[in-house]
Amino acid sequence: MSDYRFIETEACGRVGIVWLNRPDVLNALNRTMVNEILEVFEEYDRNDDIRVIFLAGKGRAFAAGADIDEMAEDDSVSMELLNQFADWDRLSLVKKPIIGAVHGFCLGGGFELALVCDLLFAADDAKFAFPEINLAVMPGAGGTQRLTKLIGKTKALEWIWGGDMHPAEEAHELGIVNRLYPKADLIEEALGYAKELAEKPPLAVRLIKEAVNKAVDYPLQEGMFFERKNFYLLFSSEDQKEGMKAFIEKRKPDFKGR
Ligand code: CO8
Repeated sequence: MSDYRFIETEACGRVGIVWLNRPDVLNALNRTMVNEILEVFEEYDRNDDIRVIFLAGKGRAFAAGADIDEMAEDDSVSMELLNQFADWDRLSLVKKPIIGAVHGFCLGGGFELALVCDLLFAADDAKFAFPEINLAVMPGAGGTQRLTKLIGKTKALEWIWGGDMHPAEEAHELGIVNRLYPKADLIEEALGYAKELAEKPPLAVRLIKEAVNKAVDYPLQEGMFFERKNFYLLFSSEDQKEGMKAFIEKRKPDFKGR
């Protein structure tokens, strides 16, 4: 894999890791960095050796938001012409599971990146906020939509209007974070979960992700039709035959992702 300026990548078995790596500025996300994250996520998505994507931050934060220096002089026309959110739209199209491990600050665009993850594990020192209001702007990479779908309208408004920091425990209680760990254990525990998920039949894992995501956007009946199509599709896979045969033969299945 090629070298990147603002991220680091490594494979840990079948888990493809991306480390946000701009610790001097608390992993503030500039556009090149988002582009690098997208490039690696898409590469992992196509790579048969990788089954789960893992995202975490180096230094004392997950990410303290979009790079304020980079956007301070932007205007709406330059933003429109840049079309930076096309990268964010593509992040939503990644089919493999994305597991996020958050510690320290998880703010603004950094919080939006965390919300792109399918599951979030957090250290007990994690702090979540949408501080954009304090800069007289607002979330722009899905924050108003994804947070509202997760925690409901009134809580989301309170968080996004408030702009203040919320401790990991509160994010856990509201369902933003799946599991909390002492900071020293976060990466080991979250990576352990990712490795376990990587052992499950990959096609079923990705089609479940797709169907559950439809539940967020679709009316129930349409979602049910979608689920059914994915359910039928899995019956064309070798893994379905292997999984059921292994059960009947009382042995461990060997899933190939086909
Ligand atoms: N952008 C640029 N630089 C940053 C950012 C940032 N978001 N956050 C921190 N830094 C830099 C600081 O300027 C500082 O640099 P230097 O050492 O050169 O002065 C360094 O990181 C360390 O930060 P602090 O010294 O401020 O550390 P503290 O522990 O005192 O404070 C805070 C930490 C509270 C996190 C503080 O740095 C802070 O408030 N940061 C800004 C948080 C913020 O407002 N985030 C939202 C940004 S707007 C946004 O995300 C919009 C999203 C739109 C779409 C997404 C597109 C990617």
